[in-house]
Amino acid sequence: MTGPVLVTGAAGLIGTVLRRGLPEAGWALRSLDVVPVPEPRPGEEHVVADITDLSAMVEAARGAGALVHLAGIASESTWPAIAHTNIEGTYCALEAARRAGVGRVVLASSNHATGYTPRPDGGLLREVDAPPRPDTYYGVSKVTMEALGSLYADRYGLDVVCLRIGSAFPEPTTTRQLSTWLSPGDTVRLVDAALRAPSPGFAVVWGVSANTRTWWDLTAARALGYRPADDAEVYAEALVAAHGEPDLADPVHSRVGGEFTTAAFDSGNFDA
Ligand code: 15L
Repeated sequence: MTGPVLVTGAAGLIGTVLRRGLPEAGWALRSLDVVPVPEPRPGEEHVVADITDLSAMVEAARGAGALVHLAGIASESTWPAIAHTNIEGTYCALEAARRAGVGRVVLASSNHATGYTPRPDGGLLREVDAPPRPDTYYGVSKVTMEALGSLYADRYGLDVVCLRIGSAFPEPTTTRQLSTWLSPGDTVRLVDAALRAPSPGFAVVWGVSANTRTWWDLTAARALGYRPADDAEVYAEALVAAHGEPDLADPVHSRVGGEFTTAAFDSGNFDA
C-alpha cells in the first residue's frame, strides 16, 4: 500500500488514539476533521473538510493508500442529524475512496448495529449470528454503513473492513464495559490489523479487548491478524464494588447494545 492513511474524524476520541498509535505502527497519516486537528505531528498531513462534502472528500482521498472512516455522531440523536452526518457521510467516504482509487476502507461500525441481539445462553456470539438488529437511529446508521461497505466491496472490488466497536474509552467505567471495553492500545492493534490483512474483501468483526467477561467471539477479528493485549478485568474489583455484580437478566447486560436498548435512548430524548 502506498500513500498515507486518510483518517476521518481524526480530532475525535478514537481519532486521537489513532493519531498517536498508527504512526508508531509505521503508518503515515492524513488526518481529516471538520475542525483543525490539534497539534499535528511532524510528517502528519491534515485536512479540514466536512465528510458530507463529496468533492472535498474526493480531493482529500487522492493519493491515499487507505481510508479509516471514524467521523460521525457517536451516539443517539435526531433522525435528520443521524441521516445527514452518519449515513450521507459514510456514503461520501466510500464514494470518495472509489473515485480516488483508494483500495481499502476501514469503517467504524458499532455493536449498536445489532444492539437488540440477545446474549446467547452459552458460548460466544459470532458476528454471523448477530445480523442487523439496530437499537437506535444511530444503530441504523451503522447497519447502513455495513450495507454500503458490502455494496462497495461487491460492486467495486474495494476491501472493506467493518469494526463493530464495543466501548472505546480510556478505561471501563461501567460493569457492562467489563465485557465491551476496547482499550486504546487494542484500538490501534485492531485498526492496524484491518489495514494489513491480506485481501480481506468484505469483513465485519467485533472490536473489543481480550476481556475475561466478553461474550462476543473474536475469532473473525483474530483471523484478520488482531491480537488484543488488554483485559478490562483489571478494573473489575473497583467497578463491582461501586455498582454491584452485573445482573445478567437486565437488558443492559442481556443485549448487545446494553443501555442503548432501554427507553432512555429513545431518539425523542436527544437534541441534534
Ligand atoms: C458506541 O457505538 C458509542 O459511540 C459509544 O459512545 C458507546 O456508547 C459505545 O458504543 C458502547 O456501546 O459502549
